[in-house]
Amino acid sequence: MAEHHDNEQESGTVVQSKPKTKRPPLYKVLLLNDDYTPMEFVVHILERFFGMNSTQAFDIMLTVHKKGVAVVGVFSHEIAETKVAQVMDFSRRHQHPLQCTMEKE
Ligand code: TYC
Repeated sequence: MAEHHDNEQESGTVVQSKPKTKRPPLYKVLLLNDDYTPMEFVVHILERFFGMNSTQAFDIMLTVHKKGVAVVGVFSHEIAETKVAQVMDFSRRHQHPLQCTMEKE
């Protein structure tokens, strides 16, 4: 529950603070382009770990391919970390150099 608090200043003036609601910070998950990972593999990653349909997945894959990087989702810190780990583990197991990172929004 949000609460207001009365704070007395040095001047003696009483001011009321805004209720501080805490929204957790969000993190962008970024997929990076490289010259070696097959396009089909990237599409599969986007379908499997980011719940995209094949059309969305192909569009985002092409954006990364052309622009070098794209945001593939925005999540809480814990979920973003999990997605990055899933993509990195899956790519490494298939011996592709695909890179995935996260950054605070
Ligand atoms: N550039 C890769 C190729 O031509 C395809 C690719 C797309 C790789 C997106 C990584 O995140 C990526 N095979």
